[in-house]
Amino acid sequence: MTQPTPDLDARYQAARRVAQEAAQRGMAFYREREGLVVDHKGDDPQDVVSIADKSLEAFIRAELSGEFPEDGFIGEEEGSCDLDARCIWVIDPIDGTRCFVNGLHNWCVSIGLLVDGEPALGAIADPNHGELFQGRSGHGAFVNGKPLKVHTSQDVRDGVMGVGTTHRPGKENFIPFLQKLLDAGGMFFRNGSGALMTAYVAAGRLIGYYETRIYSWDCLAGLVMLREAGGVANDFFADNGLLDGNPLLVTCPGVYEQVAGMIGPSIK
Ligand code: 2AM
Ligand code: CA
Repeated sequence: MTQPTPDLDARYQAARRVAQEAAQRGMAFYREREGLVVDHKGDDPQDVVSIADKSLEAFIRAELSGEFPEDGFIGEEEGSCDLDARCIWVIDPIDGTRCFVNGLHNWCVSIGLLVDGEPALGAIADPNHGELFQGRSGHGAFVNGKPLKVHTSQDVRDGVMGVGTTHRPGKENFIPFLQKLLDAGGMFFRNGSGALMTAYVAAGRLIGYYETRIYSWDCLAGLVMLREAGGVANDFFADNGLLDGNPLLVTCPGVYEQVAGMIGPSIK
């Protein structure tokens, strides 16, 4: 029996609503952050989590699964479920947790949706800057209603490049890349949120963004916006990137080859 076509209008609306509501709940935690207990995750000393991350992910999942009970989930804090569903939500309740717990305003809620394995739509809510980024495949991408368009740069000298790394395999590529970027007359920017830096490339604020290793919940929503805004990306989903993560390179079309050449074979 063929499955019914999923209602993507309803899911797009839900992604925006739930991202914004979760971001407002996040702000309540953020204002009281001195009282948060911060735990370390795994063996990366910079990878932290608090009750705010867990509470927001539980809220997002409850809202979305209440409206779309047939959908699957991939989330940073609670893992994966129902991955054989046609629609899979890919969510990061707080992207930029290190910033969040330290009172730096660079964090956001990121909600993306895969449909039949393809990134289809996403919403990124940044409550500190009052910005809602949204995108849907074939329907454009916007920030607070304004269309997103990537930078026109043809050379790294013409703009600023987002960068990021973590204490995971891949970080050994970071300093050599920075050296080449500086040698070519480029400049770097890091704000600690992969979702926001991907959205900033879509918005033309950054000419590109390179992260030595990142997870799908950090970038899937932003990747939809990037494509709609005319940007290009590496094959992030190769080799089970959806579940295991991968290096990420997103740029405006004019600098992709130049930047990929600075990174070398680790970017595919
Ligand atoms: P997070 O805040 O959700 O953890 C910053 O360089 C980016 O890397 C952020 O999007 C951050 O997401 C992510 N990040 C932080 N620690 C990480 C880790 N150990 N492995 C992979 N990504 C990580
Ligand atoms: Ca997170």
